[in-house]
Amino acid sequence: MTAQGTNRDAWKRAASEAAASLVEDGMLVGLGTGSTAAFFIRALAKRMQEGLHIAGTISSSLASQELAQSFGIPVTTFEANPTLDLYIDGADEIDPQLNLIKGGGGALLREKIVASASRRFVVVADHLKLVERLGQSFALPIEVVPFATPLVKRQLTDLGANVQLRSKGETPFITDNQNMILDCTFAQGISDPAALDERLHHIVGIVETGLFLGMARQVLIGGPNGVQTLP
Ligand code: ABF
Repeated sequence: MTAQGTNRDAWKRAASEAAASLVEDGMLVGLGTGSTAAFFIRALAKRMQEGLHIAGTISSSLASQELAQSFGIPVTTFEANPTLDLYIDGADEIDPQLNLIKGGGGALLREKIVASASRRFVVVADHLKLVERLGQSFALPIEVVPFATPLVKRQLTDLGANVQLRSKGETPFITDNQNMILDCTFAQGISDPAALDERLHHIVGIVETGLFLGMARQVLIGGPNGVQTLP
């Protein structure tokens, strides 16, 4: 691993360990997806070994659920517990208003479901995820019903996006929900995330977008000077 990669992992771990200290006895906790969320799951498991008791977790991906279960972290369902106390997850980009691009890991739909079912959503990330404008350096992932993918791709292109079907080797990437992902790049970034999100939600075949607007309550940012809390 490069020195930069090592630093980023250390920053992600520090932010995740700070987030683990927000978990209180008896809480229902949402578990995110990705390398930063995996650091959080490990930190949560460590706190449980030290005596923390949580009521249950719901994960935004099957991979995170398996990781949690491998540590003996209890799993629950939305049938049993429709509201979670706290959701901790990573992000791909974070703007100054704490709007996010998520979905680089392909789990955006479940991530948005877990976020919307949680009283408090806290993002954990390293400082390189902070941007002035969303879409500046990361493509916006959009989850699409496979049948509609060619039609949606045309409409996104008409909106000015450069659109790539996400693939895994030779075949399309398939989400936990059996959908596909279109990664959209905008030449100048996304100038009005709310307006774009509104338009995207009117395209039939789009299941959900990776724009998480006004959802994150707080962001814990790891960097060379420790962990910073926003706002
Ligand atoms: C999830 O994992 C996603 O929403 C985001 O795409 C990704 C971040 O990955 P990492 O934590 O590995 O940088 O949070």
